[in-house]
Amino acid sequence: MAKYAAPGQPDSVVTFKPRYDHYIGGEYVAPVKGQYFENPTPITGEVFTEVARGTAEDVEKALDAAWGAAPAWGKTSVTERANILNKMADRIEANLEMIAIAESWENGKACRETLVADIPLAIDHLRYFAGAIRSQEGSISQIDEDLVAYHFHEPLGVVGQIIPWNFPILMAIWKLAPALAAGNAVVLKPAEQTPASIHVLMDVIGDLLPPGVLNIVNGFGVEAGKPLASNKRIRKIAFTGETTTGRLIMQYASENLIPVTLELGGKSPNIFFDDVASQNDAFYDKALEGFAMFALNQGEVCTCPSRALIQGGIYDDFLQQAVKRTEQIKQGHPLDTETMIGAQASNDQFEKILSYIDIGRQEGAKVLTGGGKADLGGELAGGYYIQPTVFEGNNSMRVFQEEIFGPVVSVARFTDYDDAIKIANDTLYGLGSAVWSRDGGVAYRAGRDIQAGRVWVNNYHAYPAHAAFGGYKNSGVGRENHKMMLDHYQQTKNLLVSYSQNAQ
Ligand code: TXE
Repeated sequence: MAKYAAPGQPDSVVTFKPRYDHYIGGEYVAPVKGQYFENPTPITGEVFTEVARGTAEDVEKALDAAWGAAPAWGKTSVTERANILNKMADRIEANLEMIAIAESWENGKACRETLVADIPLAIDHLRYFAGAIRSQEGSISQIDEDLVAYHFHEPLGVVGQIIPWNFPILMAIWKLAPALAAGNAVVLKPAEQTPASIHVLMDVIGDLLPPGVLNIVNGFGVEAGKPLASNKRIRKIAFTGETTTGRLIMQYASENLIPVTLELGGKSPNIFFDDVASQNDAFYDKALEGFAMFALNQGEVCTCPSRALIQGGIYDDFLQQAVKRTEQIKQGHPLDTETMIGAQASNDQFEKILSYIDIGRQEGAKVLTGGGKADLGGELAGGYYIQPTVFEGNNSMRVFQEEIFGPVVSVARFTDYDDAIKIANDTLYGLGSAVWSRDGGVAYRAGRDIQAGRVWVNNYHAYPAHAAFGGYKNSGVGRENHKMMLDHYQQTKNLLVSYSQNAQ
């Protein structure tokens, strides 16, 4: 058991600078318009640093730097790039505690997650893509005796990346690792709610990359994100965020005819079949834990298992146990390693979740536990804390259909297999989902029938670097993770060579 000291206290493992500029061309650069915005911690609501408020002019500067660096970076050997990615991973590992606490302070999430999940996953991701790029091969097709088609992978050049606030470091690395491994230069815009932890990261790894290969422009969506995503000087835009913003990003990209990857919202079904029934064994316990995963990261996860579907035969017993399990989730100071759920990332998000809890009540959903603000008192009184909340209702309700992005799960009963699949697929989204069953055949069939890019079977919220991740339907376009991701950051060059002296 340990509680980390808050930044600003003498024994804290992290010291934030009072002000962060943009990171362009390997150095910190003040915003052209000279404006900054305040950055509060959701843990107490206090402002702890201010950050450059980027505009189109700053984006242009970053693109100048990126285009200056891209040609040479794209021609480095894959071994060289892999070595740099591995060094980035080693440096992050050596500074893991500092980066994890910085991210918890800025985002409000429990440090037991940043220490053992967010940052270790980011490290592993860099190492995975260091390996993946070295093992990537082109191809040769012998069209006929004299004609040969060579296929080469080439970097796109300069790419734009826009990330959200729910996993500030991991979302950055998910996008950076494949882009850099593939030989691209990047301009990345972090979310305005969590702009500082990425700079703590840059202080650790910035010198490992040639200047200009990775540039960070801070700022708000329309002021800094749009000038990046709609810029003629990017060859691709990768985005994670709200579905409505994703539509805009695709419109901007269509003007420039560039590819997009979009990782958007979700309303993931978590399905528990009758045969999960208690046998007083570890599997039942694991399934209950799988239910409670809706509160992981305060529910601010695009794959949050926000719809729990439980079959009639176990419904009452399982739900009773699941509510009990939910009530054991320890809420508290995010820098205490015993805390399981911390603060919502921003006041806006806090208000949005509370308004959805009201909507749920108004439309007749029953609150089984939670249902409001968590008053933790003391130094946390000004923070954004919400009780893990379990609603019981039906799939036509808004709390079953709309992304709440908080520690709120909506539970419904289903009768049989077909009913489960029908309810599971009755959503605009198709990102995450899970099936719990002791019968491998049922689990397999359901996994294939659910329209979602990721179906966890008898587990939830695992994110290995080598498992493809992405959405069906309104949940997105393209995939992240897995070496197939390299294709999203590369052009294919075909050289069609005739070795014949004869006329065609
Ligand atoms: O998202 P936005 P917000 C969902 C979640 C949440 C809701 C709103 O339901 O409650 O979205 O969150 C940048 N051009 N998700 O408002 O606006 C913005 O600056 C270019 C799900 O934070 O999509 C930030 O960097 N960029 C999600 C990023 O987009 C623009 C994670 C995300 O912000 C822009 C986050 C524009 N016009 C929220 N407008 C997930 N899939 O994990 C905004 N941005």
